[in-house]
Amino acid sequence: MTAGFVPWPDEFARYYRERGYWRDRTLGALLDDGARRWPSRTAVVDGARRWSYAELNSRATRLACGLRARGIGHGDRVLVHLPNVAEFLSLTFALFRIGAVPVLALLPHRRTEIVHLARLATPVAYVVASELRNLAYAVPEIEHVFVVGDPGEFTAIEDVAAEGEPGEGPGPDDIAVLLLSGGTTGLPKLVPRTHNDYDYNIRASAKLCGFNGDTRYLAVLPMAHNFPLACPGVLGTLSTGGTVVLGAGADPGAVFPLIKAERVTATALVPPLVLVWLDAAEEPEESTVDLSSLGLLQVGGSRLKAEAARRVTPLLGCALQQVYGMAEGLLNFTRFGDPDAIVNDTQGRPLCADDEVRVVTDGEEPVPPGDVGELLVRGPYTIRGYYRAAEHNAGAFTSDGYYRTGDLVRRLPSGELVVEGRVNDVINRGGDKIPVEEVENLLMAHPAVHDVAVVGIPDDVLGERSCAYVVARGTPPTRKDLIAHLTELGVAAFKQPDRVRFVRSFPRNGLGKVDRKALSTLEIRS
Ligand code: OOB
Repeated sequence: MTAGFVPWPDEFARYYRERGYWRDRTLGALLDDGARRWPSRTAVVDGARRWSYAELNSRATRLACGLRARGIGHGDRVLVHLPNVAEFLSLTFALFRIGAVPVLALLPHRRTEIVHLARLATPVAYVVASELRNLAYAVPEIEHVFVVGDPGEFTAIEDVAAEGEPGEGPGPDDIAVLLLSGGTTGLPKLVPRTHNDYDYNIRASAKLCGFNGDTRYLAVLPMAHNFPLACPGVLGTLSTGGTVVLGAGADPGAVFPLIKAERVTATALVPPLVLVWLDAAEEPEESTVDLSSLGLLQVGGSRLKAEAARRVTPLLGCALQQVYGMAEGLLNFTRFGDPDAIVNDTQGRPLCADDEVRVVTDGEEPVPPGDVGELLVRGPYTIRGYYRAAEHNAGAFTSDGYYRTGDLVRRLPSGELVVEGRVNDVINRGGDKIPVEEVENLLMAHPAVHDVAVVGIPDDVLGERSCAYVVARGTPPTRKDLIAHLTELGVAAFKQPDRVRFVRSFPRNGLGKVDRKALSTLEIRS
């Protein structure tokens, strides 16, 4: 279990325990407690299905027993590829119980990403939604395939459940979950979150957001993502006896009535969806929809424009909270009661008094107060290394254990951070992170591509879109050819370039590196 995992040094672990951040409890206990304290309360609403805490708990227990009976247990990885369905929760808690580790693939992932994750995490099982189950053929080395929905020739998840005792669980310093990093270059990295650190993440963010037994949290964003999962998200809701409502997509036509019907009190969105909701709330038909139950809208994943921020409370009638976070750990929130200027114009301040943040120059000297620099962080819920990535870790963390976020930020005297851009080559397409190098490598595999550079271009709705600058070999391919090529390789759709431009050569800096900034000014060949 510990192979490939970088623990916190002992003195930090001791301190985090002393301060009460780490309580030496596992995430399985979160649901045990819920089922004991509020057995008959509704834990999750998924369409017509309503599971009480007792029911969610007994489903998780039966699934845990069934997984054990199939030889799946402590330290095994299980690749999970599901939309927001109730089974996501029973499965995740079953895995927490037996100490098997969910690897949370993102819903848009296709063959390329799934094959990469399978190689990196060597999972013993793949749990997949029926509409994606053919991806299992791309990873024949995974022993078990369990399907939510029509299983085809695989095993239905319901048929895994069994009676019995799930047996001994994991320890609190074990890895609870492997999240996908959005912040790094190259292929996705795995972010190992321990029971202790994630329990703190969940509990402290639920407290900060005032979640309690009356909270009805709507999961619009896909739960495989840290933000709706645990910041405070669905796990934060379940930790306080609230109710999780699973979304019917993000379309206001379906979601606004759901908010009304289920009396949703809180939800989380990425900025492009906020714009869609704001526009819908301004339209006459939609504005008659009653959103009065909604008290809190969290927005994060990419930078929210201040003009959009200012429209939230007048149009949607709820408080806005900006959340700047990362799978690797650190979370920043604006707080209830903060002045409008803080809520609208900043990305908040750290969750924990012991989040150590530094803003530094590229020579790693602290920047003068108020200047822009790269954000470095360490703390009780920020990882010390990616999973099975010793080589990458050497560059991604400082020698004294700070995570290099790759984000360029400015810190206000009051402690709030404002995100100004990125150091690394990651395009943030409305919250979806595109690792530029990965997409460039995939495009290079096309026979008519001699060289390629993928850059972000400003976009009013998404913040950034991607543009591939291509030096062709012979006759230039069309954008359609390149998209077909990526589709053939099986790549998440959000990574496909929004635009393709052909150039004769790339501008390069003194070191021979492609000068990405200069690229957009280049003469266009066709
Ligand atoms: C969240 O997590 P990831 O891992 O998908 O992406 C992290 C990166 C950050 O390093 C930053 O570049 C960007 O996403 N980001 C923001 C932002 N929130 C995230 N950039 C500007 N403004 C924001 N509010 O995206 C994530 C995880 C937990 C909570 C919220 C977001």
